[in-house]
Amino acid sequence: MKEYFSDIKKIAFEGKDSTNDLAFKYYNSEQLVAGKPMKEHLRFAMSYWHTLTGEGVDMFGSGTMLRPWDGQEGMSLYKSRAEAGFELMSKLGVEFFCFHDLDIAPEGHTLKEKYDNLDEMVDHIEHLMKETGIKCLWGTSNAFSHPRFVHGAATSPNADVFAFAAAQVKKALEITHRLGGENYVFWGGREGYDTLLNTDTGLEADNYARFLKMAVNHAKKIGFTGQFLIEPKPKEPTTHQYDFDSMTVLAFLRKYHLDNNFKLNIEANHATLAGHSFQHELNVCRINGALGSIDANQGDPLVGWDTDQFPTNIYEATLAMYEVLKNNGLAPGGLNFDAKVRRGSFEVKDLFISYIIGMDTFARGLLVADKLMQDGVLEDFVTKRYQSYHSGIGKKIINNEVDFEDLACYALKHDQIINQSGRQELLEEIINRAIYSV
Ligand code: XUL
Ligand code: CO
Repeated sequence: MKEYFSDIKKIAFEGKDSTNDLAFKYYNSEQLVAGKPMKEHLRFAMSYWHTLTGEGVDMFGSGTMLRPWDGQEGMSLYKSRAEAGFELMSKLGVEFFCFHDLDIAPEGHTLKEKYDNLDEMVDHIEHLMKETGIKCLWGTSNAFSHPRFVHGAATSPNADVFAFAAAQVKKALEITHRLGGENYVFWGGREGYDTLLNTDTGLEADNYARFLKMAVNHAKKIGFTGQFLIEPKPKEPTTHQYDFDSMTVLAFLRKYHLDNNFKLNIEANHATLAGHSFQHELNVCRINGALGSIDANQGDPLVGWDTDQFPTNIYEATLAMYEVLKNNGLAPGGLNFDAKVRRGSFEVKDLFISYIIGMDTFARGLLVADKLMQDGVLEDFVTKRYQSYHSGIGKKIINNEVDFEDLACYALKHDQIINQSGRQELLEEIINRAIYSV
């Protein structure tokens, strides 16, 4: 097979003292952590869009990326990108990929042409998957880029757009199934509004639910048993996105009785856009049994939009992996690097370096989180903090044995309250120490 990145060899694990830019310092795929190889905890995935189709365009300028497939066009461009993508994943030891329909094949002039292009590319990708052993973590449909989706897809006021989006998702689901995808993701794209003045929010929410139900039914029809995921995001591209954050999505799913069919795909940069921490969103999902998968990236607090940067923040990765360990893992989900190199980092080498840093950051986060779990200091602290519910009046509250009258009677006799310190700084010091130690 043609080699696209011939200057770069397979990336090896060299340990934390290595100064080789093109080596792992922490990610050692087979190293056992909490009884499982690292790679099984992390289930890293390449995002097809940022890695292969992204050109470094922003609203002030055109693409800057220098890529070995530059100059090619049509299907041959798409085939080269796919081949290069599988070479990149093999060299990095990334075992999964995630894709939108539009990433892998050209749009075409008609829907039929779009379907045909997809079929041709799926044959090609299927072959590359067999050759490399790389698997599909999830597929999705891009129902937001084309001008027809200007007012949304499933929440468009135009029923023809709803139908077109359905035809698109039907096909995306079928090709994800064909490629053995373990999950299927819905990111709302333009499902939201720019102004309430022209929007029937009630009808749009009902239609969105109808659309998701049809997807669930179609999955049953074709025998797709993968996990459905919704990816919350509060704003961008629309002023308000219906899948604002985890709690909003959970309430929506429960209202329409879809909560047994969907889990959530949590993206770090979307969490911070919603005014939450990444850990908060993971925690909300975990305690609701809805943590499905992760889009691993980070934002820039000084910029304030979805900058989709490669994750380098050890502290955040530690807290995220702490939630993942408490969740007993992510499978069938994984850690998809929904991340792109900066516009100024336009060389192929930057692409490899970015993945290495992202993978090392989460590997180290996993090691620190495992240490915290093993030491059990945080767990013990939390258990003790709630010990008033283990006996006496607290136990009666937990067992639903008391009402307001009983509690008023109790409080009248115990009204001189004594509280205990929350020790936040001490707990933060414990996390710092665990980070220094790994
Ligand atoms: C957009 C985003 C998407 C989804 C898939 O912010 O995160 O790339 O992950 O459509
Ligand atoms: Co994402």
